[in-house]
Amino acid sequence: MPKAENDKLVSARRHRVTSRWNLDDEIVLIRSGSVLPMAGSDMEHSFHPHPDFAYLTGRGIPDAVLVYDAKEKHWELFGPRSSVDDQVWHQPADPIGLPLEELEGWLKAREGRQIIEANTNTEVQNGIGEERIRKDEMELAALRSAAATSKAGFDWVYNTASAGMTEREVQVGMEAEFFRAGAVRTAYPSIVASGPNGAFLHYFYGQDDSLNPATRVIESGELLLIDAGGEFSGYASDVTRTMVVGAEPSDVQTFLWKVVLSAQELAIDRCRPGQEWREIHLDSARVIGSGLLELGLLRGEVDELVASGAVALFYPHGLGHLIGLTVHDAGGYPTGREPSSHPQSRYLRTDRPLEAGMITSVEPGVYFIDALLGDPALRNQFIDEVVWSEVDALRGFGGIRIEDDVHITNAEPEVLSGDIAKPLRIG
Ligand SMILES: [Mn+2]
Repeated sequence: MPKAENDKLVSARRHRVTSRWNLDDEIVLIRSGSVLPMAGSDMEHSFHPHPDFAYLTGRGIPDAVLVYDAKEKHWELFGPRSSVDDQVWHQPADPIGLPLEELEGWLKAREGRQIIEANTNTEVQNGIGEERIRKDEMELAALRSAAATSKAGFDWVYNTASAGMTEREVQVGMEAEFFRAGAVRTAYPSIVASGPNGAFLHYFYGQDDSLNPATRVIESGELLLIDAGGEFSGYASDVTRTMVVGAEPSDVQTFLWKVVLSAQELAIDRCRPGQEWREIHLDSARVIGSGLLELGLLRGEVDELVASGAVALFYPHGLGHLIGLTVHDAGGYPTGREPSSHPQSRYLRTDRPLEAGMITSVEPGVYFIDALLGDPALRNQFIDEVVWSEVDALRGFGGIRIEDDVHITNAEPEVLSGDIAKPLRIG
């Protein structure tokens, strides 16, 4: 998109945000944030701008400040200027806005007015957050580009991954393709989990020991769950595929994979304005629960199994979350709604009616999580509803999750990651 068009869209965002703020003559400061030093060294963590700053400027420069004068209805951007000494070591940040040194004088000229730090003021933050929920054309373009980088990585996996490779080898090859396709970084730590590791919802390399990370060789006939995506212009993509590597899928693998896929397809079809996300989530749990009943792992009636939390033993997370400048984006629970303590919904990251312009992940799953299935209290609690002998035979199976990023529109849902194939078997 040409720069003038982008500037217009950013200025429209600012306008919409200020009309949500109930301000009179306050000064609002929206900071990009600072580079964080690594403890005990002179190195620094890679910089991620505060998403509210990124949203209202389209820029990712540390130590910059966007200010708003509510009385004059005027925005001003202040950015750092690099000294000669700085430039001996580092290339200078793009010199945006007015020099940061002028901020103090700018504020002095407005002395006596109330100053609001946006990141500590709930109302001001909510005003920005409510706008970030619906994406404009510039954001949609970035989200589509992010999904395209993910496709390059997943295609590499489909063509290259095989039994005998380590999870780490698959991760490295896949991420290289994300970057080659234009991703600035991964949107979050890539999950490449084989066999039993797929049952850890957020398994990633180095969690066990960042100095001596373990990796696992993928064995023939095992499930490989990959949850990964590229980031483009600050916007995330978040994609999961699960496949059997190097052998014909077993009957149970095939059955459960199809149950998860059908839960996902039904949910995507309901991604339309006005639909309550919580209801779609609970219906996806009913599809998973029906599959577990059919397989003989549960007994009873599906609605009761969802209500009791028996299905949540195998599907403990929410159906999805909003996506944007962060992978788990702004717009979780609106005022008046609280996260539920119900076992099937306690990890639901958002609870609101869908609206055109939202991007949500749709990611049902089914898992054999050893910590839950081996817990004596849970085994006793669900003694009548879970057929433990059958379930125990599947301990170590891992997990199946299938995830796409869906753009809610006034017509059919647009699946941003829809070009990424869903093979049941690779290698
Ligand atoms: Mn996700």
